[in-house]
Amino acid sequence: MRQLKSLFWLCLVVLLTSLPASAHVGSPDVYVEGEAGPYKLFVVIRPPLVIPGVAEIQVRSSTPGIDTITITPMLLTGDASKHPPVPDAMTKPSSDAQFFTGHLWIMATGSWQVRFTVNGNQGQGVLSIPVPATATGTRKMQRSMGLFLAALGIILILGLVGIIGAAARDAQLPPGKTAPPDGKRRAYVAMTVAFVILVVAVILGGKWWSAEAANYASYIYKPLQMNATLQPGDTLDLKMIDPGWLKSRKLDDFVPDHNHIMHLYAIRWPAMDVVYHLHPDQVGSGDFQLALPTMTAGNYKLYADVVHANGFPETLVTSMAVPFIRGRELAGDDAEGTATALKWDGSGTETNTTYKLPDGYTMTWKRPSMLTAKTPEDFTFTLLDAQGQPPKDTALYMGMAGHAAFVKTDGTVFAHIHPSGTASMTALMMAQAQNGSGSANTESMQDMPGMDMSGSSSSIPSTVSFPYGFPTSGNYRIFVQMKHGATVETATFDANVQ
Ligand SMILES: [Cu+2]
Repeated sequence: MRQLKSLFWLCLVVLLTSLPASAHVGSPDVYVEGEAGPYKLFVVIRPPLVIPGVAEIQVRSSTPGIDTITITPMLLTGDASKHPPVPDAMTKPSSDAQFFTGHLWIMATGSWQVRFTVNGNQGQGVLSIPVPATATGTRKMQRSMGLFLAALGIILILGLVGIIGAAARDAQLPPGKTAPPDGKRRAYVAMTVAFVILVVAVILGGKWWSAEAANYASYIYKPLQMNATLQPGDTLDLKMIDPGWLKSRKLDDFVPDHNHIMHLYAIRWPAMDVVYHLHPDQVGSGDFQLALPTMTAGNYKLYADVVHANGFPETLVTSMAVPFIRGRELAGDDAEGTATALKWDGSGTETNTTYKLPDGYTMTWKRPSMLTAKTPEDFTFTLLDAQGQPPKDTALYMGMAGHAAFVKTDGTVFAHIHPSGTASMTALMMAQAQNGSGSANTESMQDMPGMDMSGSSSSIPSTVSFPYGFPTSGNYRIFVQMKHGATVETATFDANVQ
């Protein structure tokens, strides 16, 4: 019986376990580098695949002297964010004094944050990191497992029918006597009734299960969709469509994230040899438009990043055939990059560490000898001028030292990353504002409201580092953008991930 019980739970777990995917596209894990007071932390949060579910958390501190770290999950906005639950302590799983792990229950779908409170020899520090939590799917039961469980269920029903028959026939019989004919008849009637009742119970149970499954399915994250059309005057029109998910989701509550309501990456597909980073304007509820710049013809995949008022980010994906467009000049924060077409036969760029930019500048990637999926890594890039020197006019691009897009060549992963990591900048600021102390990577926090957005300063480093981990193995193209003077440089690197 106990084995059957554990089998039942096993089966439930298998049914409820789901497939990964989320904000960004196909890259649900959160990688953030930030400062909890004096302590510099690299945080990895792997949100649960189902809700309620357990988020796995890792912290590596580059500052020694930490005694304890506690973690608290709470909503990012609203009243619930003002009443945090009792914090949990992180543990040190190894002798490594600067590495901590922990886990937290996330109880509802939505825009969450995890607050890290650090105590050590330099006092206390706090860092809050936004975590968009969604149930992302259900996994079908394996056929063999289903057949096995069905067979066990049939044995269970037949066994119970047999027990009931024996009880009706023999229960009142003295030991050693055989059952009289009316006893046998009684047994057949009891067995028939029991069988019918059990079959009805199985049918009703199946209905209940389907109803629960349908209910759960309505919570499974369905990203906003969009339709792209080319309007007269070479205007790109993006119309959002809500496929139905949470009723609270709106199409008119977007907030700016590093200067813009929408960040649009248009990547020529499948060669991935032309990329535009553009910023359409909101012209109506769920409607965005942009006068296109001069564009090379081709099929483009469009990835549009937006953030809702509660800090929940979404990436909308569509594709569009674009004819050659003689449009406007690139202006403002819009940027374009070109590269060689994707090629993975050893003659392409799959192992390049230095990328030659059109104006003679170069960008170099401190490429690790091996890249593996799910491994937290600092992706570090350096911009040098035509003389091989750090540019004197390195500038902030949309408030940050750099922007990167990690795109899997099969289109299943798209992640727009900043020096602070994968979190939406706006959501990160919302979380930090509630702390009173602590801040994420300062070089990435320049676009705080009221800060200087002119973006030119001699103190801007020409090296930028992005904390990230590839979600799956395979081939990726990385587009890295940095700015000097008025020029936005777009470099391209390829990565084979084990
Ligand atoms: Cu960006």
